[in-house]
Amino acid sequence: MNNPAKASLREQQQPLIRKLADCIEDIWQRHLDLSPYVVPEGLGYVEGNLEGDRLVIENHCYQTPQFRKLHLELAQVGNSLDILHCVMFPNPAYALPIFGADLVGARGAISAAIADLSPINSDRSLPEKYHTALAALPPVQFSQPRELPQWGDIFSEFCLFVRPSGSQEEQAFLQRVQEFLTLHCQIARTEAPLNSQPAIEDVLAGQKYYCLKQQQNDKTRRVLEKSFGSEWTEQYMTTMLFDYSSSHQS
Ligand code: BLA
Repeated sequence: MNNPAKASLREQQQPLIRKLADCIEDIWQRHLDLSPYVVPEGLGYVEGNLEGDRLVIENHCYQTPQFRKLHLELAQVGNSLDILHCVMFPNPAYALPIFGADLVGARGAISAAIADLSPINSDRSLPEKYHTALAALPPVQFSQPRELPQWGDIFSEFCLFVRPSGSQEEQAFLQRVQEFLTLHCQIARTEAPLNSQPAIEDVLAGQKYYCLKQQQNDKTRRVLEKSFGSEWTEQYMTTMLFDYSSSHQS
């Protein structure tokens, strides 16, 4: 974990990305029982530059009893674009929402900051405990809210999607993500596993729907294709970024 690549990429990134990466790992370490997760061969650290700009990707993955995969990815395109991507995929025996976050920015500013606890049940609503906890958070206001794309029906009513303006809004975003993550870890730890196969199948179907929608994000696809080509990108988006399985052996 302590390789020089990790230190150097993170240190070069936009300050909000660096802070969020540290914050996510800190909360995971404090609240969850982490074990290593084996990243598919060759995908821990990846570099590509098909059309000029060099894209560097660094993946950090863990698993816990409640989460089949905790994924934090840092990426940098040339000297221009910095990216943080994070998804917490629950183990299908736990009917938990999917935490996801994406930060995209150039040296000076973040153009897209998104974070959500996305529901996975068939009526697209969050479990009561989550709804109550999220509704009780103090309201936050951002001067430049952004509109979700068409595939964004996977996100909850609590989804934050903004272009943060200035350090106060960046701090407010960071704090809200910290709140999402802390309450998610706290609730997840107390959750009992499902004991019926049909209920587990429903979770799998919800995770599959989430992943299929995320795979429709052309903005992510285009950035990856420019450096790695379309075949590699399709493979990466379906096995590393948004993988799902359709069946579960219990
Ligand atoms: C937007 N994602 C983007 C954008 C880029 C990327 C370049 C456009 C930024 C902008 O509109 O200002 C690129 N994101 C990447 C790349 C990776 C990545 C290359 O993660 C990985 C290597 N995306 C996610 C997750 C969420 C997400 C987990 O990976 C949400 C939980 C959301 N990203 C998301 C959304 C947009 C976005 C909703 C805006 C899409 C749009 O406006 O069309």
